[in-house]
Amino acid sequence: MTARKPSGKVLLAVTGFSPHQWMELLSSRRHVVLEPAAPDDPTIEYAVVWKQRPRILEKLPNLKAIFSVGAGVDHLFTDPGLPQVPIVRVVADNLTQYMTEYVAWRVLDHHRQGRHYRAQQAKQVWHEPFQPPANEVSVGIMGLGNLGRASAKALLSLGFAVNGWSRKPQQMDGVRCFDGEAGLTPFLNATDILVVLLPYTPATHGIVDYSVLRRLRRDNGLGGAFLINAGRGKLQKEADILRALDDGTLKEASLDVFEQEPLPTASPLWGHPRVFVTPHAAATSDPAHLAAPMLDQMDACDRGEPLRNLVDRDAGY
Ligand code: NDP
Ligand code: OXD
Repeated sequence: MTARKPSGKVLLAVTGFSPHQWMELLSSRRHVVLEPAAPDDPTIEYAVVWKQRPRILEKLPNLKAIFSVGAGVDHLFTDPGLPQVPIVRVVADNLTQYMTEYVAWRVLDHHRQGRHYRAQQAKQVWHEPFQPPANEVSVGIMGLGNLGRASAKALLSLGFAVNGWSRKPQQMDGVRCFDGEAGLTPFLNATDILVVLLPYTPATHGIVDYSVLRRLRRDNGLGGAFLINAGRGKLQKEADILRALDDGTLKEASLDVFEQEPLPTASPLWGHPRVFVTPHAAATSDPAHLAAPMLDQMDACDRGEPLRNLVDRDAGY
């Protein structure tokens, strides 16, 4: 016997990818309305969104909560008609695992000189360059939240020295923690490989600029400083990254996110020999892992229980 679906419907409003799998999974337990149908339906109580078209959510008179299908919620705040209801973001083992893999992969590739060896192989060169051990290399993670902490844990287990930078003071075993404006310079000065896992907010707009890159430690066994950004593209100033690569401030960069996505074909980042590009693929939201916990939260909300993984609207993340 199939269970009766609750009366509160779900609006599914996503752009940029097919809603098909989300539709199928959410529909298994709730009535789902695929946007743009029924824009002012009073029976819609929840919205599941990714880069929704502006002003569609404000038309829903009985909306109880908005669920972002991603961990980042900057896509929501561009909507001038964003209703004053709780916003839930993704915090999930599966997504965290993907991001941890991406960070470990990029850190290890820079640390173990992957670019250098690929170039040598192309020329059939047999030469072993100096390799510092991980404990002499310091990775600094900007954003010591859910993804930053998991990445820090993985890097610690590989033997790296790890620094973390956050908005409020944080603590984590084995990690040198810095916070706020005052902590930024000492954090950067003690960092060889910078990993950016910040959310995009008005306070973090363009934060990865030349002045930040300039403060990284270059006098190290790796022969320079490295940047890995898997947070958001608008955290970085791409012209500054190119300048830093070209004048030696940065040795290499791995970029998963870009000021404009998809990265325009004319961008010099595509062909830069010391830039590694991935197409915003560090940690993809997998509906097969995320839909059921989302539906569980809707059921909990119906029972009057508190929602988890809520966004702080004032902080913007
Ligand atoms: P969290 O909210 O758990 O952590 C955010 C961290 O950033 C916190 O440590 C927070 O500080 C810090 N922070 C926020 N604002 C500032 C600031 N102004 N100055 C200093 N530190 C700041 O987020 P997650 O770890 O879950 O996700 C981080 C980001 O990763 C997402 O917002 C998203 O943009 C990106 N992402 C990218 C993906 C990809 O595929 N490329 C996939 C998933 C997420 P505090 O601890 O003090 O609150
Ligand atoms: C996210 C993303 O924020 O996929 O989850 O970028």
